[in-house]
Amino acid sequence: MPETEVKAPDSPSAVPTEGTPEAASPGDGAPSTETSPPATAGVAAPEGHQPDLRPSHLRLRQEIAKRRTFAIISHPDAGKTTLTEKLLLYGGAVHMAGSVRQKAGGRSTTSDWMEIERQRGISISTSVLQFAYAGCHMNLLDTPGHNDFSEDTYRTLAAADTALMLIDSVKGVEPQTIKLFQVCRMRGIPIITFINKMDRSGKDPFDLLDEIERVLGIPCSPANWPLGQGASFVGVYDRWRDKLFRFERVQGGSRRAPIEEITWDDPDLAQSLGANTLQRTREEVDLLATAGNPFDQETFLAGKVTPVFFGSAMTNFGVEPLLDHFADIAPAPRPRPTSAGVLAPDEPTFSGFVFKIQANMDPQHRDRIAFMRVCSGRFHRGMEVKHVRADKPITLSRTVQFLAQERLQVDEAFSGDILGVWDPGLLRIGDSLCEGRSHEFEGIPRFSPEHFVRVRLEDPLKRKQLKKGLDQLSEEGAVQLFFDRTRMEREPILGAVGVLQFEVIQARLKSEYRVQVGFERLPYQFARWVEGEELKLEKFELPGRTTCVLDVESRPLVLFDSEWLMRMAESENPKVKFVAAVQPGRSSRAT
Ligand SMILES: Nc1nc2c(ncn2[C@@H]2O[C@H](COP(=O)(O)OP(=O)(O)OP(=O)(O)O)[C@@H](O)[C@H]2O)c(=O)[nH]1
Ligand SMILES: [Mg+2]
Repeated sequence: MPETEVKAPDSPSAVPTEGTPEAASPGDGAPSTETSPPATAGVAAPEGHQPDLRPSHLRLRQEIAKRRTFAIISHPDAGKTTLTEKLLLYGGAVHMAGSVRQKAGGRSTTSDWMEIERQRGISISTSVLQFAYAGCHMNLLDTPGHNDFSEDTYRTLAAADTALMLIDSVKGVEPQTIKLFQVCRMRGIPIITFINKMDRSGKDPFDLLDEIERVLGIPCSPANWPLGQGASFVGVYDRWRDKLFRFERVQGGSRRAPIEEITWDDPDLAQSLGANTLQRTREEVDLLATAGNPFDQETFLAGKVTPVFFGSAMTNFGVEPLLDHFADIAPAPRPRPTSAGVLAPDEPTFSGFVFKIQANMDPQHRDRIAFMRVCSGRFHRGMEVKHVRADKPITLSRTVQFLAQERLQVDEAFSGDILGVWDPGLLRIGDSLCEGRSHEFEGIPRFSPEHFVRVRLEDPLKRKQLKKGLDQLSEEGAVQLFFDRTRMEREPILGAVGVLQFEVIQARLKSEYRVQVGFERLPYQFARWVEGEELKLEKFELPGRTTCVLDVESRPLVLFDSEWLMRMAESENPKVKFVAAVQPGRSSRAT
């Protein structure tokens, strides 16, 4: 992941260096059966867009055609972080894959880097990683599955062009997966399915497909089919290439699993599966050829069919076949809506938006990084861009890249890439940055919280650090910060979508800001921002049941202890607008 620094506009521009062009055409498998998908057809343009044939523009188009920007999504524990680590392994970004629950002396994963993530073995915040594969430049976003951190995942989906949806073969379609699937559908993000943990005795593959189709309402088209399941899961039949692959186990799955092409009459295959299972698998494959859903690229891009891959991230089985086809079918960046109309990814002028802010990634430097998705043109280090919300120019300089755990400087990036912008505190989630004519991308809303606590500072001498920590964590979107309207209470109120967020805040305040805090639970469960001409905020005070606080942008938010009270307030105040989600930094444009 490239990282660059926001600087005052007069800082000296760096000379951009040329990138290292990779092979222009991604993917390798030539379509060989009727079910084969067509290869991705370069950069998509909005209607009426005239192609520019100048050499610089051709290079821009070639680079963009190589970009694949995708988020891995699922219910907690389906194996997103484990698969991420294996994708990095196969992409050559790490030489030995770490594991989520590392054994003594073992390596932990690259994407769960926060202390609290490693302690608990869960992802709390999205990680942005890059690797190259089959001539493609992959930008991978490993999201947290837990509902309490779902705001982070929703923000991330704004930056992704494809979602890789994991299903646990034992558990099937789980609640959080349903929610995330619906967000992808709403955003028009095509979905590739990976049925993970095939090394365990899970549900029958046909039942899993049926469950996905029934619960999520999307037709499944298996790209491959498992050879065995549980301990006898030895390989996959690749339906698109009409080839059988067998994998070999490697100790702990930390290195690549050797893969071998075999035939149906391979004696070892019969031995590991048993004659009956082998026979049944062949029948299933034949059945799919006649009765399975066909796959075609257009239907997939329209979100009307999902290709399904089977595998086991832990043992690396099926990771390579997934990647081979992924490079082929996942779309390159597509046009995006903006306040000035639809923007083509190969528009020559640079533009992008911030979807995530993360402080203290490097404990030595205590820096703050704004993650920006490039949506058009070419980024080069030292370039001056317009910060649209502030209506001011800023220079993006000092550029580095995260390659696994290392930071490397990067000098240029293209539409589709995720840049880490080293930011002194100017940028907010949802901000647009662009060259040339100003435009804004769709906002990234903040949802009304459902849990509230009042902060209790244990050491009053640490008030300054507490303020700094809470300001920063609220700008990250890790928690929402509210204040008494009257300012009678010195300590702020924190609001969260899920209670685990409070635990994370407590742990991060302690480890990153050296402040110990306690929390006092407040009785409120519902909240709405209120807007209107003549707001009488004192009307919303009912001790212990309803109160009105101010958010960091001084917008009033009313907290209710029951939905019934909230509905009553709505009906009693028809001139007041009650708002469930707002766009930070765009107060007047609450959604
Ligand atoms: N048997 C088996 N276990 C797996 C496989 N993939 C992941 N796991 C295990 O499942 C557990 C959860 O894996 P993670 O990769 O942390 O899951 P996640 O989806 O990133 O979880 P969150 O980020 O917390 O939502 C870990 O103990 C993994 O070792 C697999 O293919 N087979
Ligand atoms: Mg994870």
